[in-house]
Amino acid sequence: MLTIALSKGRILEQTLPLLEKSGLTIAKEELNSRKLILDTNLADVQVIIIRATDVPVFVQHGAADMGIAGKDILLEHGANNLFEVLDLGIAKCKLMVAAESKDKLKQNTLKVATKYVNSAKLYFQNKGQSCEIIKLFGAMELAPKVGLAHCIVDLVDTGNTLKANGLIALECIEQISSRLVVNAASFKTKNTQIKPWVQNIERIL
Ligand code: PRT
Ligand code: MG
Repeated sequence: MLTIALSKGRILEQTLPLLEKSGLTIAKEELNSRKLILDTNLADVQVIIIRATDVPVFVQHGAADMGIAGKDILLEHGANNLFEVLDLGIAKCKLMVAAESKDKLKQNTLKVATKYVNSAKLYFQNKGQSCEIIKLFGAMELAPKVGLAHCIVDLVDTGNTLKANGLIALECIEQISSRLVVNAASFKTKNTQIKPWVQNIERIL
């Protein structure tokens, strides 16, 4: 059995058409059910639906042979025991530093609100900017407004969310898209099953 880990939301929506083109389909009834393990049209392939942040965890431990996750999540999590084999070019956005104005970044110790703690820390460290990271799980845009932080590090797509909250995207940390990752052991032991599948997706892209 080959297990593929996917996350609900925009990545799943953009992945399904790709999987379908590669010959892997999941019935509507399965997708609309509350099941977390979904059967596919292929008897030896199952799909598990989990939180985006949990995808690398499942793949790293071999609980899933493959997974699809945003580069933002992979950078934050680290790449232990898994290989990034394909850039799927979907769910694109940028990991950015945003603040009310450029001046707000001029601080001895910059207070940064983000859920991307490791990526933010590394970015400011490399710039030689001392910072204090404030970990949030959502509504990062609120932090500068209420004086919790000088700036935020978050994903930006259209920029509408920042604009609606009086923030400006100032610095780009990383270009983000979704990647196909494979567990290191599965890559060897299930190579005959995984390789053609990866090549097929690559051809479609
Ligand atoms: O479970 P969890 O809450 O952690 O994940 P989620 O529910 O946010 O998942 P989902 O479906 O949103 O997908 C998350 C993944 O999609 C991320 O890991 C990225 O790889 C990718 N992605 C691409 C994005 C965006 N674009 C994006 N714009 N994820 C989130 N956003 C958010 C951003 O955080 C901000 O709040 O959209 C807002 C900004 O959008 P604009 O268009 O207003 O700039
Ligand atoms: Mg979201």
